[in-house]
Amino acid sequence: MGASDGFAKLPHIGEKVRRKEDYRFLTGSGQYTDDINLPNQRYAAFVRSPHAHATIKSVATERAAAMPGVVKVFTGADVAGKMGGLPCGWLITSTDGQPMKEPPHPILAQGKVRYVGDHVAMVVAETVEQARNAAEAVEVDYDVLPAVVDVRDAAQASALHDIAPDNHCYKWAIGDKAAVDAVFAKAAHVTKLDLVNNRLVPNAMEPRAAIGAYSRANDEYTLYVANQNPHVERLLMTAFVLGLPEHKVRVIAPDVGGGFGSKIYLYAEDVALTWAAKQLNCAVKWTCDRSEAFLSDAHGRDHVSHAELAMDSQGKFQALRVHTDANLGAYLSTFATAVPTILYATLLAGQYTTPQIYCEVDAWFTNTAPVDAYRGAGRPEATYLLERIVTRAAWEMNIPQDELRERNMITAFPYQTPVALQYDTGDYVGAMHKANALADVKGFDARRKASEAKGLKRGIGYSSYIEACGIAPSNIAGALGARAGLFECGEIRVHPTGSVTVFTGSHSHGQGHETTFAQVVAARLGIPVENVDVVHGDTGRVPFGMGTYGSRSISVGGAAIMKALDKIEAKAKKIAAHLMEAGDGDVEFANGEFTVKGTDKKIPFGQVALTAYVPHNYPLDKLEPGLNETAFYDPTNFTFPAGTYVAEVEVDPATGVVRLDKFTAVDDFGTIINPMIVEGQVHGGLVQGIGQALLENCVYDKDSGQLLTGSMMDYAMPRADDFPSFTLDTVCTPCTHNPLGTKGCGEAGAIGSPPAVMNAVLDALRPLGVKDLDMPASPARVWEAIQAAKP
Ligand code: MCN
Repeated sequence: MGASDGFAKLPHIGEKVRRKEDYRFLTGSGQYTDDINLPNQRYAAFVRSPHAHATIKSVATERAAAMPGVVKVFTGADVAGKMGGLPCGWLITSTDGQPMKEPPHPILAQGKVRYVGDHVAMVVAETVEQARNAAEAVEVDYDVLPAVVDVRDAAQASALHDIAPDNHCYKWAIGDKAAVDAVFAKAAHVTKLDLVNNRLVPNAMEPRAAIGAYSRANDEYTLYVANQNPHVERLLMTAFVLGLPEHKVRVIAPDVGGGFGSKIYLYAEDVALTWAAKQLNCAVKWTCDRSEAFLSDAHGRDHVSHAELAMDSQGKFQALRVHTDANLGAYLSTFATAVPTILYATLLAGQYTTPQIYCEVDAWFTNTAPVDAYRGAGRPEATYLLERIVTRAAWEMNIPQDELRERNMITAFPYQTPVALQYDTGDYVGAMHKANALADVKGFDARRKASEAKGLKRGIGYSSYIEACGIAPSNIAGALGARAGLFECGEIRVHPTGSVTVFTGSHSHGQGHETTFAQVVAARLGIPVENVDVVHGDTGRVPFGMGTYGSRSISVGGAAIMKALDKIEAKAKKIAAHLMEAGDGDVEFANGEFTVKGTDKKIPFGQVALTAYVPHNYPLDKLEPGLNETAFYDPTNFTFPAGTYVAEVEVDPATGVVRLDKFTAVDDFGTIINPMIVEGQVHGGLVQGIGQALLENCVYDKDSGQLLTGSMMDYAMPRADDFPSFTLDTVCTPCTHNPLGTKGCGEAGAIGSPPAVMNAVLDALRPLGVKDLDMPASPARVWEAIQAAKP
């Protein structure tokens, strides 16, 4: 089956099937890494740098080693020369043709620490408390060096790495600068904007956790880890760091309580625990606490940008020119370098026909936690920049926000953007019109007057986002610097009684794959959803897969499953043909039944499955027994979800408090497998995106480099009562190049919502003379902006 339209009509597709996994979670039966305890298990605690930048003069472990229960204290000296450092998975080539600066990223610090939280030593003890107490007794003598945390100061700061004396990692650019400059020279109107995309801490509900285990009997390692892509974790750890053969290492990512990108990466702790398990011949467990997570999880965003939009007198976009400084933190995390480049600048066309775009990115090292993908990765940064400047342009040109957008929207597909991507389908104007109707934009003026009567300012903000999901194809990504493939695998094991186990390389950590993937298989085979179970997250059980990130799972992992189902169907048809004494080509399969064209002969799927395993009446001369197929799928293009979001806020000018009053989101995710799950995904994304716009901000002290927002007391996480009830709807243009017609939905809310909210806040503040504001629009910032704008 190739046609997505046909697939969308099958039973189970588009049904709000309740999540199969929830019984386990709601009854407390989930098995998260910290729930797992192995025989002969010890506990690790990490000694982390209290300084943002320092030379390590000495590490004294004697006192810690003598403390009760301590098994071993490992320092940088113990790992030096025995293993590599953490690799970066994406090589960026600078505009001068030189490769990016790729400094060593040691598992335990080697002579220097570069951010508060950098891993200096690992203590292993009989209990968690003993390990933590002993970690405090490790005496590290530091020579403190000057620290830099702001990307704008990086070039002048003292060098973090010898290899990058000016702290510069790379300069990267896309587009034709001369052509763009020429358009700007003649433009009727140019809108300019400077903005900061604030740094965020991912804060998944389950903090990171890992257990390294080792069996002397067969020289095999097992790593249990809260991770989004166990095969990638294993590949990076074995090939790049520990130099072990892959088949000797099994990585199991059991139930994982959210990742939002932060659990894609190979972290130093995972390596240290796995390696130590063999050294000590015991299992070693570590569970991160929340404070440690704030310090040591990879953070998100942290861009400083300048953008300029050239228009003709009618507001038609002619060119976009952007410069971005991206903060990479102290070391290169696994996919850090792709975020401000390939995943960012290629999205700057947005939904618009802008013919010329030039974007230049400088990426810098600073004394902060490494920065990497976080729900959206690159796409939120592009959307925020573009949708902010478009709204500002609308105000400058005195054209309504929605009208200026509509004048510039792409309406014919496929559409080749000037920044490499080719969009296959979309209905941008349709989504905008639907959003306008649902948001009752016509009634806005009346609502604004009602707010004014209460002494409040009301504003409306738009964002018409696009994103690219399921990075593809592998060969092009490889040419752009990816050091990994971007395919996915799927295995379908049909059991003799006709039930099915699906093995997928995708990993579900909240997205509901156990339900939606089962829906896909059940729809295709015409069997109940209950008869399909999904296995994921175990390199020992699942064929090599690339895991879950970039909202790729249903469109890439689901497509791999569809390919495996093609093989199942082809083989099952041959068995059915034999059973019904028909020619192979005459057998058809639909709704769980095999039929012979032009006859009333039919047999159910279950009978074919049984025959495959009890091959008494079977064409053994032509066909192997069994019904078990594996497929790998490498997508030919990204999927391009898109939509329009409309936010309405009320601002109290006396206090600066912003209240989000209404939020309308109209998305295009192509064919939707499970609308309930998709709605949940949009809700989660919106909450994170609106959290970024109004509340969340990761702040390091400028002088000391200390993390000032190191707990939920200082870092404002969004809560349910910060939000109104969201109004959601969809338009549907199925993706043309995957068999399901799906487009990713997991990040859309986080990508589309920040500019909608900020545009609404700025709209509300315009009458007070406020021209600009960076996220988050916290009461203090809003109040200060109002005071500063007073004549
Ligand atoms: N789906 C659907 N129909 C569509 C698209 C998706 O029914 N047209 C379903 C899928 O089958 C899947 C879910 O919606 O059950 C999300 O699918 P998809 O958009 O393919 O995204 P992934 O499964 O690849 O999830 C990754 C995405 C990302 S990149 C982040 S970050 C994120 C997100 O998902 N992290 C999450 N959502 C999260 N949700 C939870 N609870 N926890 C996280 O860590």
